[in-house]
Amino acid sequence: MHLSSRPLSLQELSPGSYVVVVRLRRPLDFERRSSYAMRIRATDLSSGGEAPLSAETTQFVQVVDVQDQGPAFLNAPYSTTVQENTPEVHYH
Ligand SMILES: [Ca+2]
Repeated sequence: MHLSSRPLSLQELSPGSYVVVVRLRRPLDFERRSSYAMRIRATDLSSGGEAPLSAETTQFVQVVDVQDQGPAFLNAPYSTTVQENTPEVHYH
């Protein structure tokens, strides 16, 4: 079984059964793009002189987020008001 260095290649599992191999040019980044949709068409080249038979499908890919960003305070700075003489309160 030969693995091509091209972005898309086929591996034949058994006669008539194939796996599409997609190679990434760079690592996926959930923060830049979280999903992909690929249209895949299979065409039968052995139909002789007649119009080749084909089928199409769509492969959706969801990128799973990994925590690779540092913590951030959103919408900072914050403000609040506290009345003077407020009893001591502990927040956890
Ligand atoms: Ca992330």
